[in-house]
Amino acid sequence: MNDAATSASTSDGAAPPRTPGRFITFEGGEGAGKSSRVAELAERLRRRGYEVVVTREPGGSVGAEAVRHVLLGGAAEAFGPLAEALLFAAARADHVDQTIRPALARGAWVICDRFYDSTRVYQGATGDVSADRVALLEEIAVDDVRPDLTVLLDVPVEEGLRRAAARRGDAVADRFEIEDATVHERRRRAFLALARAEPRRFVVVDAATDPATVADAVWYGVCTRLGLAEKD
Ligand code: Z5A
Repeated sequence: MNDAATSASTSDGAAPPRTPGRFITFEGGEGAGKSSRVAELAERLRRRGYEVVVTREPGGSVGAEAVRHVLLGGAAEAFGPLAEALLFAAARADHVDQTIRPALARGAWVICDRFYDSTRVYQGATGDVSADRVALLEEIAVDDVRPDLTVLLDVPVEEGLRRAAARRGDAVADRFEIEDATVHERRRRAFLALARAEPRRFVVVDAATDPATVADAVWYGVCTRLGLAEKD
């Protein structure tokens, strides 16, 4: 295990700087562009010669992908938000143990599409699971593996839902996509509140502009926060 997997977070949530492995998470609402920006950032880092592991939640390991299927298909919804939070935590524990911690331990950069801030927002702020319980599950699931940097892609709800619907086409919306626009709006505000509470860990990027502009803003945020030169 390297420093990346063993250091405690600072009081505002940002893990202290360390080399060589880095852990970056992306957060935001539906259609914010997380998957697209994750792929582009990974490519840019690989061109610099870094080993990059791209992963996602729920999922990212064999066990967690099985739980993803249950969660997004809606089979767990009937058991209530706490049961869903437990399943997200179980998936996360496996993902951290099987994928994230080993990658950080060998010095790779890990980029994860959603992580525990999604639980804080979806199951906590808008799911009625208490902050204490969310924090307890988080502690159990991640132990000491916490992001060095979290990129919050902020996009107006209408635009995000429009993009998600356009991409989905005729496919069926998942359990979270079908929720009311007011719930999505509360989630947007909850993510922004998390970013305000931990300004050293979060970088907030306006994701409503064209993809290239957003990708450059993400790159700038990563370089300035994690000590990389912006230009090759
Ligand atoms: N969830 C939870 O409740 N608790 C938890 O702890 C965790 C998750 C970890 C996972 O869904 C669901 O699980 C999620 C929260 C919940 N809720 N939902 N739904 P998912 O993994 O299937 O999907 P997602 O994370 O919500 O992402 P997404 O909606 O699929 O979108 P995205 O990754 O942010 O965006 P994208 O796929 O890159 O882009 C969407 C489309 O927009 C695509 O056609 C792009 O080409 C286009 N796009 C991207 N950027 C732009 C710009 N800048 N302009 C125009 N068009 C763009």
